[in-house]
Amino acid sequence: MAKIFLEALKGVPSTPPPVWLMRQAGRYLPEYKRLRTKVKNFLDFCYTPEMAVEATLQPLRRYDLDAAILFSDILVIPDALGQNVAFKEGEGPVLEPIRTIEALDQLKLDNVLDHLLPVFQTVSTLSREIPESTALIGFAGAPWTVAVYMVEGRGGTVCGTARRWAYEDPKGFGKLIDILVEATSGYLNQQIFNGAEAIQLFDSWAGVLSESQFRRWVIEPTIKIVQNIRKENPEIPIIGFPRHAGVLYETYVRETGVDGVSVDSGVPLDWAKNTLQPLCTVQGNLDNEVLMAGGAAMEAETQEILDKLSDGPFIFNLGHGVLQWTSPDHVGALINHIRAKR
Ligand code: 1CP
Repeated sequence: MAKIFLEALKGVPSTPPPVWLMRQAGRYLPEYKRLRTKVKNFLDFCYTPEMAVEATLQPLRRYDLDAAILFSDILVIPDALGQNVAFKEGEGPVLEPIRTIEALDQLKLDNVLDHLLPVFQTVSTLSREIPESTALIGFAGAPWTVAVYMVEGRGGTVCGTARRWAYEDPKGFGKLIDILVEATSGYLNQQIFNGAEAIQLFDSWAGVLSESQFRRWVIEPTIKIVQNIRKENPEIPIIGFPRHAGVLYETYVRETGVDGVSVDSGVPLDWAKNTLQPLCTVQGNLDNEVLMAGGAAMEAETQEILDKLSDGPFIFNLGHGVLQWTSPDHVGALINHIRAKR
């Protein structure tokens, strides 16, 4: 059976378009919250294949989705490198910040793939268990975004410390980025060897950078990762998500050669259609807040996206992940609305 999600990444449109949602697994689902209570530490949850497989499959039981995304987190890479990473209740991730070359020298690249073996086991089990028409997406954080967490010690900031380090000592900061390029490339290739059928690179904090810094810390490392994946897995489609990149989305797509680009809700639909769709498959971009609001506003916004982007290569998604306070019924209504367009 053809997987329409993978077809879309080859440039083949379908009606209705394929759909999945970033953060489709997680805390907005009561069954996830129940499962989550069984393991105290979030990283241990990610490293318990039985739990991670179940969390990945939960949204597929409720909704007719065209892709499943591996349940893990972008911060397993700093954890595997030996940095102290903790997830605090109600606070999100907290890391012991790395801000010196001496601290960089402590990172253990050799440790990464062994440490992440349980994730590969999760991927392997999922590739056997997901429905025939559903594609399995593997993922990682892109180097800039993971570096932001490693240097700042947390997300959700203006990333000032990371940006200043990159300006003051590009060689030193570049060393961190190179470590992340290598760790991330190996991690993604192993996900693919174990059954991931497409890859998404999340660059959630790409939008804080100036043009020159975006080229250096977002585009250049992404080019290297794309090359490292294609060397070992030439057929695997790659989706990039340089969130809030604005007009630099176009440069990103042209220079990295990704097969698909995930766009945030601020990207104008006509611009995405005329500028990005001729270059690659576009994925996006319903506002996650309108999914929370639901009702007529959600239907109108959804319809506008479908009308503008469905004629070209397109995957329906949000502009950013499902928020934890979202009603599962709204997600159901969204998927039904898209499916009704068949
Ligand atoms: O206790 C819990 O349940 C923790 C909540 C949670 C979950 C469910 C975290 C902590 N991560 C995840 C899973 C996750 N994270 C997935 C798989 C689930 C799915 O998509 O269905 C994925 C793809 C991610 C990716 C991720 N983690 C990103 C990139 C996407 C994005 O949202 O921008 C980022 C930035 C993270 C960091 C992170 N991990 C967890 C939280 C709450 C955050 C964000 C914190 C912040 O805003 O800085």
